[in-house]
Amino acid sequence: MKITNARVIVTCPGRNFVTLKIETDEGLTGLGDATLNGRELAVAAYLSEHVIPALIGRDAHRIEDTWQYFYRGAYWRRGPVTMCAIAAVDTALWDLKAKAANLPLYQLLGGKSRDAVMAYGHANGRDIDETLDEIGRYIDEGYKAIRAQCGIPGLDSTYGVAKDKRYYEPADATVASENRWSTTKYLDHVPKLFDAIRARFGFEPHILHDVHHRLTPIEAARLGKSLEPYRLFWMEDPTPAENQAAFRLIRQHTVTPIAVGEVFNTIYDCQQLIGEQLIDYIRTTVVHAGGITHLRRIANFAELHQVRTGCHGATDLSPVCMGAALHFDISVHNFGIQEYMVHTDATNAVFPHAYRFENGFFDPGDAPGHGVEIDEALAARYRYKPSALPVNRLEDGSMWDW
Ligand code: EZ4
Ligand code: CO
Repeated sequence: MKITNARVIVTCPGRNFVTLKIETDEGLTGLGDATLNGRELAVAAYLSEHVIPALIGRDAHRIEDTWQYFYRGAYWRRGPVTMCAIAAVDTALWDLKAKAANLPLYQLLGGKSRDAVMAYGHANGRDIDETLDEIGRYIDEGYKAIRAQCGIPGLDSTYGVAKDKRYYEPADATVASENRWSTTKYLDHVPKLFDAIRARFGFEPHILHDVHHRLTPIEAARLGKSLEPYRLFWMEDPTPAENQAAFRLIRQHTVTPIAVGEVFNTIYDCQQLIGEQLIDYIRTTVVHAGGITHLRRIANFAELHQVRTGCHGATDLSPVCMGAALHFDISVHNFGIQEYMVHTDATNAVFPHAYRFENGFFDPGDAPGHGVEIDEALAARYRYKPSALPVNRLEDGSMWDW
């Protein structure tokens, strides 16, 4: 099966998505997500200028060789732009191979390891009461796991707390907007939120929380310790992870489980975190971490160290990534949970898909491939809109981790 053509499709049905479509001499097409929130056109150019010319004429079945060709062949290894581009190619090739076999992708990945894929939704509110009401709505809808974030008294805005509840999108301006942050106010308020959650909903629902890299290691250790009575499913990104050894300190102090890795793009970003069992869940996902091929490598390594997967699944991942992730999730032995933020109706119309969500669980569906297609005529109606993620400053004006 020879690759005859490949194209990059940029669309904005409410938010930007970059998609790679590969065509073959057998008439089959494959799709890969290449969306890098806030830096979309860098990946689009990387694909069109540097990847597509080398793809034409290649054997679409040689997935591993193609992965290595673009990883090693670039000379400049790793990095989010490169790894998103490689992910798009890899996802499209797995889609093609599964379509050629007339099988759903999970069958090529070893078949199902579980019946369905548990996902968590995002509950957020301006204050504790509003967040509790949102959690109640998710529980009523059948969710078994919910991430809870809430506004912090004295801070004007809090990352992860949406104006538009269900379609929360942090990338909101052409030039990045700026938020203010106070660790003191945050650490004071957050335990009250989880105390209220357990008082109202008990201990059955899995409750998660995202710290968005805002704390120092010792502050993160304190937060983890103060949240222990509320038995979180996980505490996400408690401190920036460029310094992987920083997690030793957090680990020494708390048994609150830790999830890290939505911004990672290779196995080397989590080599020490996983190797030393400094985390419990690895959050790398298909689009940002080199596709199905590389994500499996990470999951297999994590399995050796009793670390489970918890793929990033915010709305900036297109349904193409979500579809591919669900086939990965249902097949990989050490799956933990899948993040899920609902896409808008406009996005779902551009990307018709076989996956279904019901009662807290996903089913990837049984369509051949990853089961996600693109309506190109509809996609062409939505023009790209520059949107940057916000930056964050402390109250004295100094830059702080987002
Ligand atoms: O900040 O998807 O766990 N989820 C998150 C998300 C990310 C955005 C970045 O593009 O942290 O809200
Ligand atoms: Co996160």
